[in-house]
Amino acid sequence: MIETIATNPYTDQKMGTAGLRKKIAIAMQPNYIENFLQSIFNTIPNLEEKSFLVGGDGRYFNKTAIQKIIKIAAANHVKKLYIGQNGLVSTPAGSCIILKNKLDGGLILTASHNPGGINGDFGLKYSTSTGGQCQPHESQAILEQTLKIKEYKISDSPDLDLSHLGVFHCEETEIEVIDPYTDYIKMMEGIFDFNQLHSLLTSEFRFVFDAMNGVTGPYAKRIFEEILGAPQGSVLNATPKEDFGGLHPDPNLIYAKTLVDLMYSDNAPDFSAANDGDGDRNMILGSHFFICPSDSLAILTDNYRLIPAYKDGIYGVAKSAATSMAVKRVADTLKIGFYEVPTGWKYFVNLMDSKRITFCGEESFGTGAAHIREKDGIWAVLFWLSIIAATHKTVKQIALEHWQKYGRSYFLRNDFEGIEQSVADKLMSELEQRLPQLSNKQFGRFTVSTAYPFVYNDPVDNTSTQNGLIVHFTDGSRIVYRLSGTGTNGATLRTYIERYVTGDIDEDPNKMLQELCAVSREISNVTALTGKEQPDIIT
Ligand code: VG1
Ligand code: CO
Repeated sequence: MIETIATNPYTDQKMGTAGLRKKIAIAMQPNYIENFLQSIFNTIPNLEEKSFLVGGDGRYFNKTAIQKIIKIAAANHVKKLYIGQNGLVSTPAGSCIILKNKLDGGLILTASHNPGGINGDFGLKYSTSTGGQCQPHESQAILEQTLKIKEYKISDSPDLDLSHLGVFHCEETEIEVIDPYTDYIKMMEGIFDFNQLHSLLTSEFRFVFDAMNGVTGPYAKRIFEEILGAPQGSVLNATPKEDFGGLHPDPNLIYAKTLVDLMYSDNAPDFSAANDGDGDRNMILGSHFFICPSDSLAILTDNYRLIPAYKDGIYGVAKSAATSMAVKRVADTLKIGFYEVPTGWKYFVNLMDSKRITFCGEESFGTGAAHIREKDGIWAVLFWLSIIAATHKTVKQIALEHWQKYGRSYFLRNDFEGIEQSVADKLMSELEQRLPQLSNKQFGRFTVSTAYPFVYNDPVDNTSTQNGLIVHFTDGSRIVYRLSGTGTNGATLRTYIERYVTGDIDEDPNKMLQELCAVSREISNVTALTGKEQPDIIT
């Protein structure tokens, strides 16, 4: 039976950089998820003709939320839901399944790299038929619904068992529990030379993949161990856990510490990689060597010819404004298009759909391509392995040769976390007002050339978005400031610091950027406003 339940709106259901992201305790409030789901469905016409994918990264509360999605979708007469077995679908596989099966969209339950468990975070990414997350005007329409919603519809049917593949029904809605791996794996086989990769992973080459107890474990087991022949046990933390085993499933030098320690030990493998909770981020490490994500995008782009799917040529490349300029130098050399967009993968979608770009990336460990409309952790790992297989070079050699050819953008992100929202807003608005006065100002050996708010004009939608403030220096250095749109603890100020060098390419970024990091704090006035002398997290 379908029931109509009276409800009151919540005022905090604005989607940020990647969907809705909240502490579990907030998401578990009565009617909270229900309101949000009904608000989404209220913006979609002709639901009786529409099919959606549902699944997530396996975190705590996802199973409960999926049952709610089934019952609310059924009550709203949605035609069909495809649900990943056991509620699992990685973010990139979700995009692949939506596109391959021409679905009308998807609800991907993940707070990505944010911690899980009962004290962790809940998240919901709403994707459209593009295979990418909804565009700003679509999230705005949903937000408006959340602020005026008075009732939602829900079926009183019992919960469905999602552990068995097959077709079921809830009210009139067809529910198909699908294998969330096969379409994605086939897509990877169509992009890369799996024979070549099999030879590499069955040779002396020592490879480790850390799934961080997130959703990529079962994907990685199948791809790297079963198909490509890497020894059993090459995939670490391979079982998705509701609390990620207590890990913070964020693949960076801080949170993937066990892997990093291994890679800097005497017994270091040749190559390792980690993915985040929902499988869209990647970290690449060689023996005693870390690849900065901004460099990774540049290096992959420079080597596109080594990959069967790209050997005949690529369209342009894009990066978020916060990402270093390394890939621009490659794009200029290759004479392909280059685009700079706000932070958030959704801004790449129009550029891919209009064939302006093939590759794109963000400094936050996100790299991807136009095979789907999300960033793709395993794709990036397969790409790196393909370069190694084709060139027989180490990760370090590949990076050093790249920097010898192009110079190096040393890059660090400094995050100041847990700032009171009003203080963060004040910092940004005061800084924005000061920007014009910064021109020609000298800070130690760095002189500002220009400083301005970053504004993106989407060439397809004709929309413009402001995201962050940029300070350029005469030597090519840059500092970008912006507030996080994914945090769940107060506000986070992200400061992105970049310095371009052609000589000393094999130095420690902390050393090379020490002075510029101090300049970045001086310019933002962060210490005076927040009392923080140093960032909380440096990546
Ligand atoms: C962060 C990253 C951004 C990324 C977003 C979603 O956003 O900086 O580059 O697109 O997370 O990634 P913010 O607004 O906190 O800086 V995921 O893997 O959380 O979907
Ligand atoms: Co993610």
